[in-house]
Amino acid sequence: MDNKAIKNPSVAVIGAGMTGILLAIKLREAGINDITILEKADKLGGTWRENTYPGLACDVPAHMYTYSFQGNPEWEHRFAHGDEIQAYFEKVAGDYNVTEQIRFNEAVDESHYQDRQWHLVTSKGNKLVVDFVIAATGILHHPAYPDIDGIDSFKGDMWHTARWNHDVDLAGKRVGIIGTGSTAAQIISEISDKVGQLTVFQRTPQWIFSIPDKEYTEDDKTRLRGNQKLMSKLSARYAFVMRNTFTAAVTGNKLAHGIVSWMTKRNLRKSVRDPELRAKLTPDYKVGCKRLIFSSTFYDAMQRDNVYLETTGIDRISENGVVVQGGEEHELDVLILATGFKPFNFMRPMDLTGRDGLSIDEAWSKKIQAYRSLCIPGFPNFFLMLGPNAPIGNYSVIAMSEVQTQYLLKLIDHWRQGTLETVEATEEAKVRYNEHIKAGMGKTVWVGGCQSWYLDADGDPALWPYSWDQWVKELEEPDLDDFHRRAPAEVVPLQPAEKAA
Ligand code: NA7
Repeated sequence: MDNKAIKNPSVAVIGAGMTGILLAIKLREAGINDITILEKADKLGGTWRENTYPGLACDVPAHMYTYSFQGNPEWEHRFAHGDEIQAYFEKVAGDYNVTEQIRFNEAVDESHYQDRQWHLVTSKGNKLVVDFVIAATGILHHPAYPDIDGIDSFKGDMWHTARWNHDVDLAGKRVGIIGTGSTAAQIISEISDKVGQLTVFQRTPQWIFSIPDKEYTEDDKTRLRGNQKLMSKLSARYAFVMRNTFTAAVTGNKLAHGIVSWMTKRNLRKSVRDPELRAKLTPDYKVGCKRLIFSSTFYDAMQRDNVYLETTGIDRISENGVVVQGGEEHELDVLILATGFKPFNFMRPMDLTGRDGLSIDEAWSKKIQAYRSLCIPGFPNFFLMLGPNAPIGNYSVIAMSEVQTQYLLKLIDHWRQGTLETVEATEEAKVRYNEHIKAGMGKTVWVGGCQSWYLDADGDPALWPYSWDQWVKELEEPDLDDFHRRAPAEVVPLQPAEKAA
């Protein structure tokens, strides 16, 4: 290959979380050094920086929740706690000299495509012109606040789980928590023996699968230190188990679903003695329809004398606490909103405009879709990491980002060599790809009639309905027929003044 003929792109990476760090490392390995990483906050880490609530842990085993090229012998727990994960990302970013490349406290406010380049404006007013933009902006980082009457009238302390208020000591307090998702389950397990009284406001019960956490001993760590091969083996073993149990169970493998279902239901039967409480905690939808919660401590916490499960719907929030339908008021000192996130915001509120003045809101006005969860027609040389329909149902997002990174590097390579003038998936390819996804969805458990953050505005699960292996295979090599070989001619949009004229 004639190296002189190869173009060297400038790349802006938005976000310095798990994916942004990975991209910086891999872009550089591919010989791309003109990289700007823009991070809105003052620290890297993404979701692990923002979430600091008590009990925070990853629901994917720690040794599988690592970059494939840098295992972590120091994991303290089978399910790594939030602070361990944050420390891991800080270490990797430091080891690979990524940290010093990050422009902190600088959000991307605008990103416009014109004349085959992206023009960015940041929150500091800085302007940047680059060949490629990669949004590594994460999935679960826009807190969803509940729309409940009177929410602003509460006189006590109130916060969303992703904005934990560490100044308030919960010891002995009357605490309420709205929501019973993975986040709430972790918090409830952690704080129930510290607070005075805990009232859990449950709208929908959740299925809970019991996997005990485990502390790794010094011996365990010593065995792994300096032995990447062994750590990779361990990671592969966890990945194998996950793929053939939980991932298989949710994507149509009846045997796997039967076994996981049976174990989950048995966990409830064996763990909760009081039939009335058990009935309240029993979901009426299939196991896995909502993201399965892994916890060996939640049911014990729910059976403590100072914990009360309220299943009557919330009517309003008063200045003293929460009033449920029928008028009963639960007086509270602290109200915790464990009400989840808005996963479909993706890179927004960034003002993103592609070719021909197409805004991302216009592109997604009918449905939020992408080609291979990564490319959006009309947005050349732009990649959205972990976009709609990535296989985020109970698998490691790190593995997903690695697969997508390899794939996009191959596309960038085609641009560098001139096979592609710009990297833009065609509309037809996107439509075909999404039909392929739709065709597989019927056999998954996500269409089992439950409400969850997996569903888009039409009620369609924005997940990958096939196996993990198939996802990896489909992203092995880009199919260039799905891309515009020659850059489509740009129609420069009319400026508002011209329109008026
Ligand atoms: P989730 O899984 O979206 O859970 C949100 C919870 O909040 C869920 O129990 C909701 O009930 C409840 N909720 C939301 N709005 C309301 C209102 N208005 N009233 C009552 N209850 C409400 O978010 P998490 O943070 O727990 O977990 C998100 C992911 O982060 C998790 O899956 C892991 O991947 C990490 P619903 O079930 O909708 O009736």
